[in-house]
Amino acid sequence: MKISNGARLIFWVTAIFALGLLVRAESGQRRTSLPAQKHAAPPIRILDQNGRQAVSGIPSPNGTTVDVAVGPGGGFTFDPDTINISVGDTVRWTWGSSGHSVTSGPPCVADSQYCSPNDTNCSPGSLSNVGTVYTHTFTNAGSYSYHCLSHCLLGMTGTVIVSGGCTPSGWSAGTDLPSVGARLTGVYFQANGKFYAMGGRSSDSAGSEFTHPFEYDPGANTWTTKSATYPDNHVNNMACGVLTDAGTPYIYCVGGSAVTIPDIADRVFRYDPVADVISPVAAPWPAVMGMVLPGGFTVLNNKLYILGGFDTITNGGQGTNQIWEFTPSPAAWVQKSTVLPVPLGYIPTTTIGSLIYTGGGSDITAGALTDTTNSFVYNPMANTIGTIAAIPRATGETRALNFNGLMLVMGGGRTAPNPSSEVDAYDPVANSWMVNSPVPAFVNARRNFPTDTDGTTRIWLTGGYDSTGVPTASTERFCQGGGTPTPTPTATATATATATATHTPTATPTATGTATASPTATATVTASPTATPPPGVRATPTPRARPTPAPRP
Ligand SMILES: [Cu+2]
Repeated sequence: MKISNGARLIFWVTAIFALGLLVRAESGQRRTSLPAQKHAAPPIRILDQNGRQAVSGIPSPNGTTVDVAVGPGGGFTFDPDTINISVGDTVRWTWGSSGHSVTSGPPCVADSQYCSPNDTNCSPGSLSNVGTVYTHTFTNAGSYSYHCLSHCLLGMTGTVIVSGGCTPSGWSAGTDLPSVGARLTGVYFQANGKFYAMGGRSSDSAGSEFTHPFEYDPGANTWTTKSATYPDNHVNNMACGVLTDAGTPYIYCVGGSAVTIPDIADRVFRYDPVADVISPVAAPWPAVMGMVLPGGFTVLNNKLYILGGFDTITNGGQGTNQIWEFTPSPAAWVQKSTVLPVPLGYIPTTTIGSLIYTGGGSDITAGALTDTTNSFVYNPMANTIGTIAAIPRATGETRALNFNGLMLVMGGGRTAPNPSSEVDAYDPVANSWMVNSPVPAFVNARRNFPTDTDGTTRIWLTGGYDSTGVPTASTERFCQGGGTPTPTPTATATATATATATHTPTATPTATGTATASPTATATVTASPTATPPPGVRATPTPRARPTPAPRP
């Protein structure tokens, strides 16, 4: 068959035109909430992972672009102010009025993770005018808050909730910590997507304190011992959290004990994981007085809160009930006028919305630690504290984490049958607890271990005292909504040997390897709670069981 050159040309022109229509339809489908006025006839613009015009013209395989309007109608809002995307997706902010910025970080605190117009000089930052388009691609799961630097005090804030991007689904073993260890503090550092285990020790013998931070890379599943050196050996049981000072986020750490030295440190230091530098902070924690270990701790609006603590001296060792607030710039402490309803140490504590929640904690009497079910909600703005539904089991010497708006209390405890691997989930809207749901129990029970989460998708934990009371190096990691680990192809070889009259056996083994690794990220994000604590079911403090011998904090 012979086709003329003219016919060929007509065919190709038609094909290219049809392709153009398809691309247009596809991109139009994804651009749902864009202001219509400026995009009456939008040019086809394919962006790369950095939000720039792709040179090749080939779009990334899974990168969807989601639109947010900045100050639409001249109002001080981002619309929508909360968006849910998947890892690898791009957010495109379009200015509907002038004099606004997109600046990452809690309200009025630029943390330099991303910012308009081009992700540089986020602090102090700059304002842009109507028509500006800024894009940013999110490559790690997490909850990313941002604000307009000019109107942050007027509530011009937003959140990008990023889910997915991990495998395998559920709990799985990670690479061991470089040493067995206990009493380290876990911190997820969102700016570089890594998990840090700060301080701690390899045994309960003198001189076993760690001298450098451990860094876990979730993507590579590897640990690195960093070069920076702690300022002293009082690095057990520190209270740590990420705070931003002058546009740079750091891991701040407060207090801590050493194995054989009776005094407790009041010093504060901060670690810059990107520069790998530890530096002193000239604002010692006033509550220490040489003997108080920090209790529960959590970060809210760029402030570190410490609830309760462990006075290792008075009456042979007792819990404390004070609540303290640390501000990084300028570095300063304030004691809140509210106290805990009961003195407690090692309290699982986390922030959800604008409230601080606790579940469990250690009663400390004459130096003996006993797990409890005390559960509280603290409102730092109103400076009020109340009880919430009590955690369904007694625990202490562990952490609580905010995972998609739920408080997860991670295993822990020393009063039999503890330590535990149970994960209790508190729903602040319903004021009720779920056991091992939606996050199931992890594998190896433990207490005094570092743990943290990215807030939406992944949880890490490592080390701690295992069920025999010995420091372990085992690491466990949780991934929500990931694919199956190693898709084992179920070779359904249907060798149908049809015996025909002819001599040729037609054995066609059709090995259908059904490797269905479908990473469908379905992170259900619960609404952040309102500022009013739910009507509290009064928590009955657990009666103390057999007191265990005085521990070495
Ligand atoms: Cu603004």
